[in-house]
Amino acid sequence: MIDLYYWTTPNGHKITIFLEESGLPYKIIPVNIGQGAQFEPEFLKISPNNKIPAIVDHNPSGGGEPISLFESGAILLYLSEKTGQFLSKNLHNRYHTVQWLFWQVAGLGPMAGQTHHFTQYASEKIPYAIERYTKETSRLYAVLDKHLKDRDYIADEYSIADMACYPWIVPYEKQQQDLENFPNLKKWFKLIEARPAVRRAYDIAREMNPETTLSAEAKKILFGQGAGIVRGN
Ligand SMILES: N[C@@H](CCC(=O)N[C@@H](CS)C(=O)NCC(=O)O)C(=O)O
Repeated sequence: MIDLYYWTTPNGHKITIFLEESGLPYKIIPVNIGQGAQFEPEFLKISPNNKIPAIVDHNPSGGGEPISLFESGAILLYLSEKTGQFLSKNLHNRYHTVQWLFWQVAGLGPMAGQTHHFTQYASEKIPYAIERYTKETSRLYAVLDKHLKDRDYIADEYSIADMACYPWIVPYEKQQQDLENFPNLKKWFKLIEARPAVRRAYDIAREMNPETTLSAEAKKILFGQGAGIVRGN
C-alpha cells in the first residue's frame, strides 16, 4: 500500500493520475496546505520542503524498510520503476521522457505558477512581473506545441511526461493563455483529458476540495514564507 500525502493542486494531480492509471493500491492522506497542514512535524519528516505531494511506499520492490519520497518528479520516476509502466525500457525513449519530465518540474511548473501568482493572488498588481511570467509561460506553451506537432504524446507513448505536464495546462485561462493559439497542444490536451484515469483523478480532487479560490487565511499561510518558517523562529 502506498500512502499519498496530497492536496488538490497541479503537483498533487500528477500523482493521483499515475496511481489511477496504474491501479496500484493507495490511500490518500489529505494535507490541507491552505490550513497549514504542511507544517505538521509528522509531514515534515516525509517532506522537509513543506510541500505536497509526498509518498510512503510500505512495500518497496525487493522488500525492506518503507521508502518515503517528496518532489513530484522523483515520485513519478519511482512509481514508474516500481510498476514498469509509463517509462520506456528503451534507453532513447526513456531519456526522451525524462528530459520532458525535468522540463516540466524545472520550467513549466514554476513559471506557470508565478504567472498564476502575480495575476490571481498578488495583493499588488505588478505589471513587470505579470508580463514577464505570462510571456515566459506562453513561450513554454509554444515549445510544447511545437514538440507535439506530428506526435500524439510527449514521448513515443503515453508516459510520466504527459502526466506531469497535463495538470499544469489545465489552468491555462488563469495563466492568461488561449489554447486556440497552440493547436497541437490543444489536441494533446483533449486526448489526455479524455482518459478515464485522468477524469477519476480530478473527480477525487473535486470531492475532497470543491473550492477553486484561496481564502485570505490560506494566502497568508502560503505566501511570504521565509527561513523562519523552516527554523521555527
Ligand atoms: N517541486 C515540487 C513543488 C511542489 C509544490 O509546489 N507543492 C505546493 C502545492 S502545488 C505546496 O505544497 N505548497 C505548500 C507550501 O508552499 O507551503 C514538486 O514538483 O513536487
